[in-house]
Amino acid sequence: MAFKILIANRGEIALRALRACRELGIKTVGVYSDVDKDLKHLKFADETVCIGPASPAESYLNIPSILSAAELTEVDAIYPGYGFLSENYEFADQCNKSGFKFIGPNSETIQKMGDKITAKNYVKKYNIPIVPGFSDDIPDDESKVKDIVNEIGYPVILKATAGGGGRGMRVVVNEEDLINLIEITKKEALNSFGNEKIYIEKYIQNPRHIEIQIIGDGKGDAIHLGTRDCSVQRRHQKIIEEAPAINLNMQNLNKTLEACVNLCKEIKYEGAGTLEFLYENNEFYFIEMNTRIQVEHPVTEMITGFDIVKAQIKIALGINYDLEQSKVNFKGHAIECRINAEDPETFQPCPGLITKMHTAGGFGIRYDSHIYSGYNVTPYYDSLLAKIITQANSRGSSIKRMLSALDEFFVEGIKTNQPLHQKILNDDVYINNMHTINYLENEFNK
Ligand code: MV4
Repeated sequence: MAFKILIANRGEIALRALRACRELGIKTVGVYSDVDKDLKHLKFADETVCIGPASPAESYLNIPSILSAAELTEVDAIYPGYGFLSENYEFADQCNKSGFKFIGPNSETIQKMGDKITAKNYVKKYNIPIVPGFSDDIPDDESKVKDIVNEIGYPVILKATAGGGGRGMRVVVNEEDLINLIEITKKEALNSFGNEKIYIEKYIQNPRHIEIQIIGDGKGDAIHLGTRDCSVQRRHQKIIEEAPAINLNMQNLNKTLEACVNLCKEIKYEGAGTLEFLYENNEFYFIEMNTRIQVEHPVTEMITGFDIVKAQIKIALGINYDLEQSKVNFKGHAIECRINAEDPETFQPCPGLITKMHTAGGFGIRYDSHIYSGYNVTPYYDSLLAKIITQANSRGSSIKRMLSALDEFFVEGIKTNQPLHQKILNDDVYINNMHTINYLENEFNK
């Protein structure tokens, strides 16, 4: 049976999904906003549909418009990618109810993991290590609240349960500020997310950001594809990611991997997912689960040879799929540099016309990007232009390969953060893997 998929996204991930479909012999529908008609993946899609104006709310976030495009083109399934509607449980539900398979987990699972308290309490039952804290309703009695937080120990962090990805958080360092900051955080949570519910966690001061990639077949089988280290970030925007995360406590790592796989088996998780952890003093602390493909998935693909996007699609369409942990082999080390259209000093987005460019290539280098000479970077969407991924036998060799690739790569007409990458990859703290989530903001933002 010939399948047809609508790709409900843009940029590099739309192209990534389109490539997977073509390899699988699946027909594709590309959708685009008014300013995106020249996107690269549209030139290879079997059909294309305009879904609205540039503003994301009116196009890539516009559920009725996307469902209309799906109806018009009679697709079997919808691929959400990352961002936009990828973790919107109502969208998943509406796709499925309209007869278009949402490529990802079911709506209930997306909803559960979207509420951060629910997610935490949920994974805790499966022996996944979580951050110590308080996840019940915060009592009105101030002295009770103070007792609870004294028990956890300062500093603590207040988080909006509807937040995530760094939004709606606040650190409290002493009791004087506690009650006041709880009120402020609640109000902000209500304003930002329409839900004032917050929870309290021990603040982990200088952790690494480690994640575990899992794949489930939706029928009770699941595997893991190991770890990634995504500690090089600024304002919750990852800049460099790598796989595997090195220098982890093996005993705790193996316990955590097993617990993650067990969770996915028990809940019959379908598709690709990522459990995010903070890692400090040999301990893992679960913070969130992402129920979508992630930007940095290529580093995992490069060390395993496992095509995560193809797996998502095949599992969703019920194309025969065997998940066997023993068939997953890890080879060497992969690094991804995100090239953004931004000023390398001020980090401000830099839209404009790409007048000339050249990609990097060679042994062990992968390049995932939708840009080309003559491409216009608009200010409406995120500034990711390209992902350069290198794979080599060791982390050191992978870094050297990346430096060579960054030397070859050039983009003219707009500013990019390429010089920032070159600075980091030549920095001893990074080279020696001594960095944490605070590294970039401390070392390079002076
Ligand atoms: C934390 C934390 C320290 N302690 N939770 C930020 C995004 C969201 N996923 C959770 N985040 C954090 N939660 C406790 N208990 C520090 C962060 C954090 C962070 C986490 C991962 C990657 C980058 C980060 C940058 C700043 C803060």
